Amino acid sequence: MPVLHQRLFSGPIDIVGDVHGESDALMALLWRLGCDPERGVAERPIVFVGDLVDRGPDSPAVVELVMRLVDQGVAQCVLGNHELNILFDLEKEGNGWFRGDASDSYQTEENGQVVDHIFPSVQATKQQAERFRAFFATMPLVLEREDLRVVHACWYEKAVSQLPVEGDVASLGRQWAKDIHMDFKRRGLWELEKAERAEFGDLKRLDIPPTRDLPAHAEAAQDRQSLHPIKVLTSGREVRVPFEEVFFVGGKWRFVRRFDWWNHYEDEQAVVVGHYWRRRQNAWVEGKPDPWSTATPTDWTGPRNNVFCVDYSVGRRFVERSQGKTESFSGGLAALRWPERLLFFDDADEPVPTT
Ligand SMILES: [Mn+2]
Repeated sequence: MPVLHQRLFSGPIDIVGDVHGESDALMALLWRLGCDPERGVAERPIVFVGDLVDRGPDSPAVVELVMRLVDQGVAQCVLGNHELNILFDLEKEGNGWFRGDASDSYQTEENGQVVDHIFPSVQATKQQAERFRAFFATMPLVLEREDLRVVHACWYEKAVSQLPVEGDVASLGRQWAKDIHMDFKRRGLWELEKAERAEFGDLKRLDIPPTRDLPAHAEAAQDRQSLHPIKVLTSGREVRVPFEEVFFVGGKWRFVRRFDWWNHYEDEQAVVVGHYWRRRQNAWVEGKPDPWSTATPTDWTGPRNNVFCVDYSVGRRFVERSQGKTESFSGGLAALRWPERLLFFDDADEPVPTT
């Protein structure tokens, strides 16, 4: 059985942010870090924060590469929410490459018209899909050592302590989801949510925004996420937003937003996460609230200034490509060099110090 809470490599390491299927960016970054991805050797061990895959051009190439580095003992990788979706067999926008769905697409609104954009992504073969799923099932949820913790989205002591030492993430996750569902039934929340759903459908149409608050739907969305230990670790805790602030992202109208757990993190060990689509320089992500707001884009954060998000939104390149951009992208693939606390980017010659 996979060990869910594993020991992080000792000594100096490089921690790589969410790759989201951006295989060229990963190759470029690894070379800059002194890792030869072809021979599978690295100057220092590489730690991936998860979300290897998504809407980028070649998720299969990224997984093949990381699998090889992990096999060779030069890399570790924690599970991200995109890998988790695949373990849960969820059909999500951006994982058509795994399911063999070449019509997988996202919507934008242009001059009042909803436009569909197909993801031109390399598809996994059946044989690859099986191997990838088996690999994702071996990934730990958290990596830890004396001075440092690595988790995809959120370090929350309660969620970490609820993890068994060993376990199958997919079946554990389904069991927790069932328990939460039974709790909703006991609380009467399920009936109320069902009634709201009957009235408002699945909230997946950008051009059909909700016309009133849906309190049961919002409370259920919050608790389904925040009471589920695996979801908390891989995609963070969530809290309800006032109705005036509901927003459309990832193909759905959202009634909850991400909770800024890092502003409440008081432990001594530093934590490095990905997941939060942090902005690089002045790269504004339109229509999407940016919870990871620090004074400068290279800041550590939290009361002890020891939490760092290394996701610099390389995952946004699919949007920029569909707008005709081929270089000078707003986001980048980053790596945090520890203990030096230097930040390397796939497309920058020199590392920058963090602050
Ligand atoms: Mn993520």
